Parts: sequence; C-alpha cells; structure tokens
Amino acid sequence: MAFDLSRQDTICAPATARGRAAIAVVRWSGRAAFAVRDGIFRRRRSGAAPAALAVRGDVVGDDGAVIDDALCTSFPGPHSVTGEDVVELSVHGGTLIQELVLERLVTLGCRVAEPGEFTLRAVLNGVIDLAAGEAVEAVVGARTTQALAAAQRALRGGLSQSLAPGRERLVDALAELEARLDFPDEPLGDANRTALVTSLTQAGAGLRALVAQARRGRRLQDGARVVLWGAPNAGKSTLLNALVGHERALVHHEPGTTRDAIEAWLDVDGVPVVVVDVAGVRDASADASIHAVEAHGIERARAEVSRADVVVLVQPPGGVAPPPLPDGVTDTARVLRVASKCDLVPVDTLMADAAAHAFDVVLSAHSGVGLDRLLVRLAEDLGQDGEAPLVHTARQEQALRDAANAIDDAVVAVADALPDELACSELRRAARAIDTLLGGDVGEDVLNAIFSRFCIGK
Ligand SMILES: Nc1nc2c(ncn2[C@@H]2O[C@H](COP(=O)(O)OP(=O)(O)O)[C@@H](O)[C@H]2O)c(=O)[nH]1
Ligand SMILES: [Mg+2]
Repeated sequence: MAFDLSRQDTICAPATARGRAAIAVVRWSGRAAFAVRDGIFRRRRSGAAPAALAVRGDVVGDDGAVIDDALCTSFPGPHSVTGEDVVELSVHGGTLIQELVLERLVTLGCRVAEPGEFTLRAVLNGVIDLAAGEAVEAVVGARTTQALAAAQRALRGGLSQSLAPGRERLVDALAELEARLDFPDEPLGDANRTALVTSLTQAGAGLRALVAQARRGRRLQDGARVVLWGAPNAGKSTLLNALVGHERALVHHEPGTTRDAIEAWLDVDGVPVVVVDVAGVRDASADASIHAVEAHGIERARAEVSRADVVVLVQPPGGVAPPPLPDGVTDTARVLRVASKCDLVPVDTLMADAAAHAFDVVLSAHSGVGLDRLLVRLAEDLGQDGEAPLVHTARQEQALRDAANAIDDAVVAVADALPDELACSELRRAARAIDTLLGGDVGEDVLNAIFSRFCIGK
C-alpha cells in the first residue's frame, strides 16, 4: 500500500466502530471537504452558519432522498485535527446508515482512507510531530491507566519537548565547529573544547536516559509477558485461571493437558500484563507416551519463556522441580519461585519447604491464598517508577541509540582534537537521527510501516 503523500484527495472513513450503537460518526478531510458537505448535507434552517459550528440537518442521497437526520460539524483548516478542512457527520448508529453515507461520499469524490491516514495527514501538515502521531495508536490501544498516561504524554509532544535541550546543544556545537571550519586560523581553544565536550556529553546522556525507558515503554504498549513455567501438573493452568478469575485454560489431573500457549490479560497496578500458560516441559525423547502435539507445545513453551519479562516457576508440594530454563532466560527475565497447591500440605511441612527452596510466594490457586502476594511481587518486578516513558517503539529506540552513538563519536573527536570535520559529520548524523524521530526526514516506507498498523478512520 502506498500513501497519497501529496494529499490531493479528500479522504473519508467511519470514525466510530461498526455495528449497533447510539451514534456513528463519519468524517472526511481534504481540499474538497466543504464542497462535499454541501452535496450530502442539507441544513434544516436556512441562513449562513458560522464556521466550526455543529448544525442539525438531513443527510441526502444521490436521488435527493433523506438517508438520516444528522449533526454536521465543520472544522476549517488549518486548526483541525488533520490541518485540512474536516467535516464530521454524526448519524444514527447502525452499519447500514454508515455504509450509505460512505457510498454517497465516494460518489461525491471522496476516497475511503487507508488505516491511519488521518493521523498521517496531521503529521505531514505539521499539526503534530511523528512521535506524537505514533502515540495516537498507543492512546487508542491503551489497556491500563499507566499505559494511557504514557501514551497521552507522548501524544502531547512529550518526546520532542524532552529532545529539545539536547538538540539545541547539538545545533550550538555544530555552529561553533562549522564556524571554525570557515576560519581555520582561529582554532578552538582548550577552554572551548572542554565546554563543548561537557555540553555534548550531557546531550548524549539525555538521549541514553530516553533509551533506558524504551523497554518499560514497550511493556506498557504490548503488555509485560509473565510466563508460567513448571513440570506437567504443577498447577500452572489453574493458577492462570485463578489470576484472571475465569476458566481461561483447561485443567485436568492428567499431565500434558496444556499444549498450546494460552494468553490472558491482567492489569497489575496499572501495568498491562500478558500471563502466558504453556505446556509443562518434560523430556519428549525419554517418554514415548508424549504425543507429537505435546512435543510441539513444549517447543512453544521454550520459545515463550525465552521472551518473558518475568518467569513464574511453579512447584507443587513434594512434586517435580520446574525443568531447567533455556539458556539466557535469566539474563533478561526476572524469576519468581512459587510453591503451588499449599492447601494440600500441613503448615509445618510448608514452612520447611519454603525455607528449603527459598520460595518467593506460597499459594493455592484453589483456596486463593497467596495470590495477592504473587500480584504484589509482579507489581514490584514490573514496577513503573518515575515518569511515564515517552519511547515505546523499536523504531524510536533505534533512532535514539543512533543519535547517542553519533554524539559519543563526536565527543571523542572533539576531546582528542581530531579534525573538526569529523565531529561535524557525527553531529549532523545525530541531528538526522533525531529528525527521523520527529518526522522531519523519513521515507515513505517508514510512514507506511507506522501508519498501516492503525485502525481505519484514525
Ligand atoms: N489441591 C489443589 N489442587 C490443585 C491446585 N492447583 C491445581 N491443582 C490440581 O492439579 C492438577 C493439575 O493442574 P493444572 O493446572 O492442569 O496443572 P498444569 O499441568 O501445571 O497446568 C489438577 O487436577 C488441578 O485441579 C491447588 O491450588 N490446590
Ligand atoms: Mg496446564
């Protein structure tokens, strides 16, 4: 799919979800927006309407027949969501009316918008920067209060605001160095060199601080992944069900019941969490009774645990210890050791077990004991301290890293008094990387990758 970057067309789309509802909104944006409005909408009362006013009237079809009665709001550009003339028509909810309105708009010359095309136009018309455009989808998709807070902060231009001081340092340094290139007889003095190194080092540190938020930011978007890991029958699926409060996963006393990875969403203190229940891992080669499907499930379990943020090791009383984790998991994931089915054992055995195995949480999915403790531990491990993170996509993280690396190289060049051209070219590279974050300089492929994930009409 290729976007119409020239923005010649007037685009239209439903702005509310299809289906039965009180109201459905259809909107369109572009040069011909107001002319199209005058073709589809007839005011009830005559007289000039002030701009940006909502007026009551009839939606009329090709043959002049009334399709619905509606509220029509006009937003003259450039002070509209897209920066262009925009019209929103609120009609009665219901798929048919929405479709008839869209058909009529197309007859009048509109094109049905691609996913994210309204937001793309807002970016191309300079209403919001690219990072804020990316945040639009994050606002729509936010599952928890913390995810929403972070997305709203980014939507309000938080990233460009935090980048501004660093970018200014960069531009100042570039100006200073470029001036020296023009006047080679007046080289940079030691004091100036030191000041430049200090200033650029601070700019680099600011960028790295943003990079450090990226993992938290992505978790808020995509959900932190908590994988339940243990031998078959340890009580993993029962634990998943107890955590989410309904029978999400099948539970049975036969080992090997869970085969596919089963996901369920949980709100842990405002952090969205995907709890993943997987097949209990046992050695397929050693046990001929293991079905090929279960063996696939075990492979899937290994893949899931390898990308976990937290692994919950589940061990029943007197039962088999959780199988060893694949290499590298403990480098990236936190591990919580959980003793399950504590309702089955007397308290003194339990205490001895807990001491022997250094369990973090002792719980029973049947009685509910210890579940709140597990949630507290998860909240601690996934805790979102400090400000809501502004960086939440891999693209943004990469651009920030590129900029920080280029600044580091420039610092070395300045500190070691290497030719100033070197530092200048690194600083220009850093500035370009920052510009790609905010949208100054990105290709169509990048825009495509970002906006095609949006929903239609956004
Ligand atoms: N008494 C008791 N039994 C449990 C508890 N959790 C699971 N079980 C039982 O243990 C068996 C295996 O449970 P399941 O959740 O399927 O284990 P999984 O293979 O690790 O997913 C089932 O018969 C469950 O009813 C618990 O907290 N208390
Ligand atoms: Mg299971």
